[in-house]
Amino acid sequence: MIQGVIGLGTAGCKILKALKEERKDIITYGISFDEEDLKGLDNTILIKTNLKDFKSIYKLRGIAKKQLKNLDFNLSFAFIVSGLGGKVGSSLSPLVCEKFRSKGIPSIFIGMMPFKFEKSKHFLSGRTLEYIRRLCNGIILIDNDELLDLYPNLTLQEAYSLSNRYITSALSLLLDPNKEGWNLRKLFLREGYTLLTLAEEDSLEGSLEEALKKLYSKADIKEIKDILALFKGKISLRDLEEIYSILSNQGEANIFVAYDNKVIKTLLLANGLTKTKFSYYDPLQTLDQIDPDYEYSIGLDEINLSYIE
Ligand SMILES: Nc1nc2c(ncn2[C@@H]2O[C@H](COP(=O)(O)OP(=O)(O)O)[C@@H](O)[C@H]2O)c(=O)[nH]1
Ligand SMILES: [Mg+2]
Repeated sequence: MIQGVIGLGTAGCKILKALKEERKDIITYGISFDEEDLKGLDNTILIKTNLKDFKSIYKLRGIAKKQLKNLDFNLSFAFIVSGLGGKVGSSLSPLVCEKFRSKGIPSIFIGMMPFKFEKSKHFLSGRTLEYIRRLCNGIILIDNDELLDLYPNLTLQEAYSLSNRYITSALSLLLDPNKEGWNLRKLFLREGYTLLTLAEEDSLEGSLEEALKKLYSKADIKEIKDILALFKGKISLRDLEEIYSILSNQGEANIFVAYDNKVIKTLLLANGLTKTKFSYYDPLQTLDQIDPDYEYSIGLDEINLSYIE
């Protein structure tokens, strides 16, 4: 199996850079409209445009669709990583997911969701997510709002770089080429969303409880099918007993525990969710019958709608 990670836009490419520091063996592709995003990466695809601004996601998607038409990633399993709500990642994500789907190659999308103060990004991120849901075999979501709770006093860039380390640690584990990595990956190849939750309390017990609390604020606990908990360093038998006793009080979910030296404190991945807090970012999601490809053909921004005052 040839597996690889594709990073889209600024956030997606930053994850690739962080992953490269940890894992030299992984094939990566960075794709963006912005040359800056691609600096320092191995395989890069710069989409060229002479658009003066990046206002229209539909125009960007149309341009990218043409330029990526003949691109073949040569992978048999892909992780596609992107921030949602920004124009670049949101325009490219459905196109890249569709490339794998059309060939029957499994893919997992990993998306960073906007902060609550990035209000203007919520609708686009929700809409894009709803679209991607139909194209990828699994979706893992990271809620950037968790960074606000974890690192209120850090700068945005500092908080990003810490959170990106969590994300790459989880990714690195899922990319493990042996049987264990595959078994973990399989957990996420199913319908519905997976939420990745972070916590950094001093004690293992405290951080696990904190992570669960955050998880429940975003989704219905009864829906969770599996919980994968990742911890830093070695875990003693007593710790293990403690972890299982906390997690087994959480309904019917199957529980998996893994540890990895790179994970900072606690990471929980809970999957099987049909709805998350992000579902409410897209008020149109009930209108499932709308064909998302309309967005290409109509080119909404090209119709000069004049507003009625
Ligand atoms: N976790 C995380 N989120 C990021 C990072 N960079 C940007 N984001 C978030 O990702 C979303 C899209 O932003 P960005 O990637 O800059 O937009 P794009 O380049 O137009 O796709 C926004 O909600 C940002 O808050 C990062 O390094 N880590
Ligand atoms: Mg950008």
